[in-house]
Amino acid sequence: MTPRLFSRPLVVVAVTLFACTAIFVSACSSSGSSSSSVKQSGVVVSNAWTPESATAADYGSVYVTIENTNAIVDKLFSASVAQSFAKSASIQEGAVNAGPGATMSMKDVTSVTIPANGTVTFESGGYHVMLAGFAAPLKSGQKFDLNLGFMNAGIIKVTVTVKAS
Ligand SMILES: [Cu+2]
Repeated sequence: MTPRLFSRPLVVVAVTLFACTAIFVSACSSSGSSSSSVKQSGVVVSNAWTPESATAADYGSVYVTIENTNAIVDKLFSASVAQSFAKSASIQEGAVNAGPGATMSMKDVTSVTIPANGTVTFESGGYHVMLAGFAAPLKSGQKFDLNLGFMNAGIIKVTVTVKAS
């Protein structure tokens, strides 16, 4: 499977790259205390959180831990939030580019494989759910619903907590 690198216009990708670099930096200092978890069809989603928005930020990354307790592989292939909350949600993967400066980039991915009896942790610089077009800046302590669509486990609704960065 070959992820499509640029499924959106280049100008949008460029803005996303810039915004996410800033978000990665701010997210690094946050501690990841655990919160509620949801288990459905053997898949456990826990510790869903996102950093508080900088004042004019229009993009944000959601991090989450996904555990597959089943003996067969599962795949996360979709993410969505209420349209009244943010205009779009997509699954992306970040990477540190080699060379001087250690810049970061990211790309949309079509799915994330959750291994049988395995865990995948979305974290700063790696997999994340990219939200764009917030109706209002995110404030620490705020919560919102995120729907994650899995090949086998179906759609799992989790509560995301906004944390101070
Ligand atoms: Cu991103």
